[in-house]
Amino acid sequence: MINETFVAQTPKEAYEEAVVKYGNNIKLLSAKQVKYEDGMLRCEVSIAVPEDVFMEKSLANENDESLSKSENEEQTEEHALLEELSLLKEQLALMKEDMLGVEDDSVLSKVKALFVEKGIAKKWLDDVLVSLMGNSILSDTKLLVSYILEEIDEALEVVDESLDEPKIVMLVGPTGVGKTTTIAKLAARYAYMMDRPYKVAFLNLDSYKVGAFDQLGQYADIMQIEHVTVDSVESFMRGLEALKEYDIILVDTAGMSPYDTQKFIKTVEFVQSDMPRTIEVSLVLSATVKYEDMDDIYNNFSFLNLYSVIISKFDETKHLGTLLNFMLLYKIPMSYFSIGQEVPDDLLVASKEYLLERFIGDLDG
Ligand SMILES: Nc1nc2c(ncn2[C@@H]2O[C@H](COP(=O)(O)OP(=O)(O)OP(=O)(O)O)[C@@H](O)[C@H]2O)c(=O)[nH]1
Ligand SMILES: [Mg+2]
Repeated sequence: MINETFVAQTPKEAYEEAVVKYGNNIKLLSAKQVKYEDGMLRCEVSIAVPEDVFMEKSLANENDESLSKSENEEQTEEHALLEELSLLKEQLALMKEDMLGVEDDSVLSKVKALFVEKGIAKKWLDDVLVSLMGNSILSDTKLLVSYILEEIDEALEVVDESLDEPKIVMLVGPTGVGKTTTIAKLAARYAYMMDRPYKVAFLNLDSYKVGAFDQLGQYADIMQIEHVTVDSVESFMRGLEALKEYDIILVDTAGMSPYDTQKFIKTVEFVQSDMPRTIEVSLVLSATVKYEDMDDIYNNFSFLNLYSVIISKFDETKHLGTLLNFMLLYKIPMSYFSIGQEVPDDLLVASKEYLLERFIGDLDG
């Protein structure tokens, strides 16, 4: 496989460019948002292309670009280059196998197999371990496990809880993931459990769920929190204006299954309207979700310029490798962990220590 990175405004666009270039037989390796020197955020999507497809398309592309060259001359050059390239690739693969001891029963192989079994991508491990070549850590299980855990710790990101500026916090995510419950927990935290009470209000975009039970309204009544329900961009803006005296406006959205395009577009309209103050959009992701689903969910919500990820349902799984792997590849900072159904107690400010402790529990188990 040959890796290539595509850059666009959204991961979807970048991925589509890759598909246009190489067809569907490509593998998504990673996607991340990067701030460029011009201050713009862009998405970099890395994909792996089977060698034969890569060769074929590169040949086709080069043919298009250099029509002026004689066909013979061009083909000889290309062949020589391609041969050199595949030779180099073979050598590299052999070297990497040698160095990383892929098929043997060394400490390295066993430790790698353990992490892979728990959900961490082999490629990520290889990238991290390649710098240890020749190092004695590689033959000491304990040291090697600690080294990998430290690397994971370093790669993970958390955001500091900052309440200095008035803000709007919008939670998005698939149906039933825990958005409304988390909003209630956050409200209680900000209003009653911090060094000073913050003025908190709810803005509910969840109203277009037909026949929906007003769960947020109930929490608002119990906690004595101002609560506005909106159903259009105009009323959303009016709602924000009416709540401008509040320190924190928590916005609840309707659950969207990844394929529920209509509701999806509706929320986009909300987010893209002219905002009087910035919105921090947090994606709520359940710790129990399969990797492929996490990928789909992320790809469906990443256009919203995600500020952070809130991880819910920590209490429902012992296996956190998939989640960790996702966080390592996508590098989105985490802000809170929801660890149960109890409002307001089952909420933690995201911490790498907590996540790693739980992961180590699973490694040992
Ligand atoms: N075990 C566990 N259950 C949770 C957690 N967070 C939420 N729940 C439960 O999950 C269910 C759905 O929670 P909601 O907050 O209604 O989810 P939602 O994302 O608002 O759902 P929709 O509005 O339908 O999209 C409820 O029964 C919650 O009590 C959690 O961290 N752990
Ligand atoms: Mg809800």
